[in-house]
Amino acid sequence: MVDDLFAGDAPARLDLDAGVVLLRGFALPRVAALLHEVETVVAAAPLRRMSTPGGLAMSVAMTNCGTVGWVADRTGYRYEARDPLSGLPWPPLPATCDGLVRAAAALAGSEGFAPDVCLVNEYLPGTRLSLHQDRDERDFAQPIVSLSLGMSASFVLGGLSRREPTRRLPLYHGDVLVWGGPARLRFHGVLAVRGEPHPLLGARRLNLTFRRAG
Ligand code: MD3
Ligand code: FE
Repeated sequence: MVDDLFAGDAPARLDLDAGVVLLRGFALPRVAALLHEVETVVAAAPLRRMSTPGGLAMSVAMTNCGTVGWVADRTGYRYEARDPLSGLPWPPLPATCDGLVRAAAALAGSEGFAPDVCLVNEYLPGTRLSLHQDRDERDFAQPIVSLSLGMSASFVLGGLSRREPTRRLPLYHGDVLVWGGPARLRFHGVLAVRGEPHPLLGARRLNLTFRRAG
């Protein structure tokens, strides 16, 4: 599988596993517009390290755009209509992001996917995301679409239970993945980011996950 990912003539669409579609470099033609949109979001709703219910600051800095946003604090994990930092609604889901994600979902077979939230994750060197499931959304029949920008990362894909073996998958600048159907509730995480700074983003990685929360 890893050989396929490095093949120079890899197909635009790679079916990695049941419900997992990789669109390698799919976002590359729109990177400038996407980065501009993320900048606008971050200016209105700054990246921040949220606290887990256990009271530890998460390694990843996060913010959101859309009609709701994912929040973590001492009381748990949930979607909220307003940014707890400002008390204001989250900034809207930007147009280029929205169009790209709908196109990616349709290519992957999830025609009609309409995200209502984008969770923005910022990784600096050393930042990691431990193994977890995404289960705060209402309808697990809706896919999650992820878009990676900047430094590459080693994504960890597990099974439907925490005990199942995991495998690693490199994610690169411009990659878009659609996680649907049987993949939607798989455990996953990201190893500590390391390596070369990215020419455009410097020593950081941004990951956008588009979801239908409500
Ligand atoms: C597989 N983000 O925000 S993106 C997250 O790179 C999250 O920031 C990672 O996990 C990141 O919750 C991974 C790829 C991803 C996103 C959601 C999934 C893979 C997934 C949901 C189900 C299965
Ligand atoms: Fe996740």
